Amino acid sequence: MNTVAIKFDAFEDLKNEECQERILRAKKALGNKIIILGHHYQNETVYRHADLTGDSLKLAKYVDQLEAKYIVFLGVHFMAEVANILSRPDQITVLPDLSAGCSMADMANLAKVERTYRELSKVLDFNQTITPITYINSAADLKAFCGEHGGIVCTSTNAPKILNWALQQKEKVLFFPDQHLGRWTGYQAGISLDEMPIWDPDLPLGGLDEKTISKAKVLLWKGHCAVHQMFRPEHIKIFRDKYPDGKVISHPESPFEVCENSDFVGSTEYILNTIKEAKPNTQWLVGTELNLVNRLADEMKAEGKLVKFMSHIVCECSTMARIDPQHLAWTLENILNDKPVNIIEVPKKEADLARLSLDRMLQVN
Ligand code: CIZ
Ligand code: SF4
Repeated sequence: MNTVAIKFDAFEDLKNEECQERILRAKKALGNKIIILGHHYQNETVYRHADLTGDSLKLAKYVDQLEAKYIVFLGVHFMAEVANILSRPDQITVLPDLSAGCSMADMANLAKVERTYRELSKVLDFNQTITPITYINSAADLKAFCGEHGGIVCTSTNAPKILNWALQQKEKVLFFPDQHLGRWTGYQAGISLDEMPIWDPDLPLGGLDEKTISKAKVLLWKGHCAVHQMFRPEHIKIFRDKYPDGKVISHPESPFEVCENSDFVGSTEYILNTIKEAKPNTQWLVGTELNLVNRLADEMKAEGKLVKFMSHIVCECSTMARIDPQHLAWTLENILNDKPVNIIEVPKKEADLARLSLDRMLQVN
């Protein structure tokens, strides 16, 4: 047995096929010491090894039932943080590549959120007036901020329920980091667009005047997902011209005009369930990450369902794609040697506060 962890260099140039064999071998040897969780946006080459798959909400809900000592997360950093926060102290969460982040999550950070708190406090009593909601696509310290300020976490699956809860607590919501999910959810709840101004965290008072802030119901953080931002109403038009009976289904991280022009809007779980339950021989245009759409298109062929990706450009989530067979094989072999690498551990104080906002979410849902 090695006394130090094996370096990634030893895996970097391995062919995918060899990694697949080594992953299977390591998984078998580890047995129920590990459990592998996989997000829907993961590439097929690693997704096939997941014991449990889902969107971030479904995966988060699995965590407190897991017995395994090691939780290996095929997803991005914030998801592994959530698994660590919700798991037992004796469990170890591992992310095969630490550079698997989320560019949308990075559009908000604690310094900017605290500055926002100070700016808003110049014109209103933040704690009396505003419920902060952070999309689960955010760092643990932002979930801790929400925990500390009566706020809550949401996912794209439960956003409508969470917004409703938040507006029952206080008159306004600060929604970060995704303006599109916030806007679409608010709009569906009957809030008008002019009551949902964009908050630019880099400008004094978010770039707004006092009157706009006082009228606002939802302040939408100026953030977005670069992958979903690529979808355009023109893509929908081309599809509808070609398939007049076809249906369009989009993720709420897509721009407002895309959601407005879609037949259905919802999270990855919702997209998968809707198309799987649809009648055979139907046609679908899907606005979400490419790996999910490709996998679904393959699965649905047998039922004669045509599943097309919304853009002509390859919109793969490049950070999700960092988790490849090489990193997974490397991670598992190090666990096998009792030398786990890439451990995700949220500091205790931050984890306790973040857990408050996650627990509030899990209670509402
Ligand atoms: O919540 C998630 O897992 C994400 C990032 C997207 C979705 O809708 O499932
Ligand atoms: Fe983040 Fe967008 Fe990738 Fe989802 S698809 S993980 S929001 S960058």
